Amino acid sequence: MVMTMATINLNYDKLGSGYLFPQIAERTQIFLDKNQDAKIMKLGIGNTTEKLVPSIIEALHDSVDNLAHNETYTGYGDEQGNSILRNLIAEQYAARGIHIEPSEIFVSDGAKPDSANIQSIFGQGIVAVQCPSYPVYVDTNVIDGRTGEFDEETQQYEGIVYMPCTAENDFFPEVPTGKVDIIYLCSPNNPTGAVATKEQLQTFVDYAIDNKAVIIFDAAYAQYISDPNLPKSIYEVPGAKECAVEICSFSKSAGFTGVRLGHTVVPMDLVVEDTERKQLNTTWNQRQTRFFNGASNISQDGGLAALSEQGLKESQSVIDYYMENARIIKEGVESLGFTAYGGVNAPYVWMNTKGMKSWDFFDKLLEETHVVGTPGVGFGPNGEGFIRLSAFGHREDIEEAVDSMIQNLKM
Ligand code: PL4
Repeated sequence: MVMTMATINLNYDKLGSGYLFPQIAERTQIFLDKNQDAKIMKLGIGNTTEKLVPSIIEALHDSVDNLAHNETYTGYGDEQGNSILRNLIAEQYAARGIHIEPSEIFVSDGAKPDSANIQSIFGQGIVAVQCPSYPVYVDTNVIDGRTGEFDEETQQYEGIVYMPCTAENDFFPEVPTGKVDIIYLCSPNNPTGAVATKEQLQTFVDYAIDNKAVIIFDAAYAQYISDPNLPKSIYEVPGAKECAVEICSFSKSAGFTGVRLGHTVVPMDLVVEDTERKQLNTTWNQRQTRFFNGASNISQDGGLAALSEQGLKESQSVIDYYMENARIIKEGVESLGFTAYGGVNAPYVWMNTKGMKSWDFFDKLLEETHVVGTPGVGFGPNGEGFIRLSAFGHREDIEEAVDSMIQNLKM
């Protein structure tokens, strides 16, 4: 009998050298090994640093205590999430004039898993991404076989439509000229910090309806928008419920980067038509019930507190704190003569490196100032010549980092 072996999904071989964020950590560690006394200031990975607010901490403690007694213990919950939390999320939308049914909301363990997994419910098709963008969108489509090989010359995967986001178009792309099927949009944008206006989103909603495409809208940083004229949800745009999925997170709004909680909205009106008409909500429900056992009950209890009046108020002060960091960073680099974007309704400052390649500037910044940024090219070829600075950090570290750049950066 001929024995066959298990084989591996060869699409993994198409992925480049490594995932951006561990690459930054590795490069920083190499520097630290050579410069053991150096104090590194991390403005690289967008990771929250401030403690959870009191109302959330209290709810998390209560949740753990509930697990200590048979009377209040809970085991598996619904895969789609705690119904009270889904109702509360629906109420948050309603408060902004958007009608979303709890059955359209799927609670998850974060926006990264959802933005990675959502592609698995689609058949093959053409994917369009903003360039630059959060690498998860492209890489997960590579793994699922929607692309060809990586082209070293163009720094692009064959088969993906890269929609350039540059200073010339205010970091928001034109709709594709040809037909695409799945479109990823992120606003407030990682990495550019640009926030799409309703008019800009409307162009994509109209395109998606006309072309039977689906928009995956990543709103992980929505709570950082303070301008009341800018949309926090794509559902503020007419027609979006017919063509868009929205992915949200408690990571940056409530400091849950380690606690883990998010949600995805898949509207009932979102119907795809290939061999037959299918509600995407049903397909995502099939996916989640087979692959996911629900977010942790402790996280969800924390989420309930985060969305309470007190929780929202307390968390807003932490968001304000990070946004003050963003202001300090942006003003600091501008005082050095750099052109910087973002950092106003978004926690990322997107800094032009004055003609240097992103990774070269990353090394220079690290060596001369001990500040870690994220090389723009890691988000796609249009990010070349930029570095992203994150506003997530303790104030004293942010101030020290900016001072170090002002004192030590030789340009
Ligand atoms: C490093 C546009 C950060 N290891 O925490 P989640 O899963 O709810 O949200 C992750 C996420 C989703 N969508 C967007 C994001 O920017 C993020 C987080 N990105 C960054 O520095 O760009 C953290 C990256 C983390 C990761 O791979 O996500």
